[in-house]
Amino acid sequence: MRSAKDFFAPLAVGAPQPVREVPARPTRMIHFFDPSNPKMAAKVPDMIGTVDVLLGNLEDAVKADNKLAARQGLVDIAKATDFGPTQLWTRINALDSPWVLDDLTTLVTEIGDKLDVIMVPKVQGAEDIHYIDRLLAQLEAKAGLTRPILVHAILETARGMVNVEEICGASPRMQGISLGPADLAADRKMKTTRVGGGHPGYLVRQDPVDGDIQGQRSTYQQDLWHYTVARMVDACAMHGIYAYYGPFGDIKDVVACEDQFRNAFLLGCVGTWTLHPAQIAIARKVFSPDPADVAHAYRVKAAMGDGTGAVMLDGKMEDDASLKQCLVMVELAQQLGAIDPELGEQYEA
Ligand code: 1VU
Ligand code: MG
Repeated sequence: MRSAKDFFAPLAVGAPQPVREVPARPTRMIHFFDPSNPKMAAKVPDMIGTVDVLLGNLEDAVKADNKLAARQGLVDIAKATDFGPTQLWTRINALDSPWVLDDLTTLVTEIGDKLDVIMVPKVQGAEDIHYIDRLLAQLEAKAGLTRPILVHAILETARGMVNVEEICGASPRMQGISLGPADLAADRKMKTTRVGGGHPGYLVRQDPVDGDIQGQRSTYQQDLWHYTVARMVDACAMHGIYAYYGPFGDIKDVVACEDQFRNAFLLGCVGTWTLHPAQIAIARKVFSPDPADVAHAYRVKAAMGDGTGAVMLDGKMEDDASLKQCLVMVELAQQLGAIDPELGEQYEA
């Protein structure tokens, strides 16, 4: 473990100063594209400004034969494109893969000034983040970068899950964590073959009426991911970084996708992955708070005056704690309003 006094010291001579706070930029949707797929790559310039994050994916979902083309494709796109308000992220290959070292050296050297965040898959513990942290510092120093590249871990192994708190706190570069439900389900030996979302077999059943176990009894489907998302959110909040839902694989089921995204939003996530253009509007809708909730939050803020004590509003008690809940909403609305004039108007105090 690094001494607290050294935690914010650069890990290589000439590397940029680590950040003390993760910049609070909107990241409602992290939109995945395969830079080796010409059709998807061609769509990237038009997506700028329509998504908060564009992520050039190099890992799973990119065929092994296309790994080098994907890496080079991302370099070419990044060099040729002005991303304006949209962040550029990448997902590198896993740390035990034959591609990752070249992913990091090429990307940081060639387009390090354009990359905001590097997403690292299958993170198992703090040691994985320490490895990336030092290597990035060396590469940043060599490339003469003045701004540190941040790191985002995917929570997709049982060991990573057990170590989630130490992963979140392993480096000042840590920007956030995403749930990786497909790899995590496989690693845990969960018996679902779906990419995220619920399962009809995971349910609770109403008690028998009058002891009749054969009689009509309602069932209620439960959320397979509740524990995992809640634990991830706590670990992220504890370390001042951001939590995200990951992939929802049933692209056609836009209704269940919205439900899954909203569950994550309500539990504390700030965004999600979008795998297909159809999921972008869903993410925007869900992860931008409802204007009615924002208006309520402003009313509570106004009613609470100096922020202490208790008041009645619409028959409900509001106090110091509920004001804090409302301030979460106000802060998010102000952030989103600043980048999206349409939302800004809807969120006016
Ligand atoms: O109209 P066109 O033919 O010109 O374009 C197609 C298609 O190329 C395009 N498109 C996309 N454009 C930008 N970004 C995307 N992510 C994207 N996906 C598709 O949109 C037009 C319509 O597409 P479609 O409805 O015909 O869909 P396809 O059959 O072409 O593609 C569907 C999949 C799901 C295969 C595609 O969207 C995709 O590969 N998405 C990304 C998947 C990914 O990144 N997976 C890794 C993260 S999930 C994980 O790691 C664990 C599960
Ligand atoms: Mg995965």
